[in-house]
Amino acid sequence: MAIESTLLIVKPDGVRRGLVGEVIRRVEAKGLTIDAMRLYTIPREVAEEHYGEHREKPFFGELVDFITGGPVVIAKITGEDAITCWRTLMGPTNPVDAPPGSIRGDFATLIGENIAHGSDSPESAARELKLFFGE
Ligand code: 3AN
Repeated sequence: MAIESTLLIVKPDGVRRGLVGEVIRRVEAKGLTIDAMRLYTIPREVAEEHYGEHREKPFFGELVDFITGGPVVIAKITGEDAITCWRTLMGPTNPVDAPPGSIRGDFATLIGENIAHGSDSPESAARELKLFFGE
């Protein structure tokens, strides 16, 4: 157990569908703290760096097109085991496998449009927070 910070993104599908409030409500209800938050249209270079681990995957181009295709909400959220807490609130990457009660389980069916992003490890959180918030 440790106090951690992580990156939250409400992806363009979540913003388009008016789910920002619903996502943030769940984060706050869980007890995580919002340290920074803003609406942002991700530049292509930032998206390519963010998703660098997927560069060789067949869906990379589609993924970058999607995440840069409309405004997102980015936030730095902090709390006890925040990285795991936030990923548990989102549910598994594929919404088909995500249980009801999780964000992806309640609001999504497509892996390419799964509403939200969260860093998957302390190393990713540090890298992604630096990329999006410069800290
Ligand atoms: P997560 O966002 O849960 O950390 P990653 O890092 O494995 O998941 O994948 C990053 C993003 O890439 C996912 N959120 C999803 O939108 C997209 N993605 C992952 N796998 C696929 C796939 N097989 N087809 C299309 N998009 C995918």
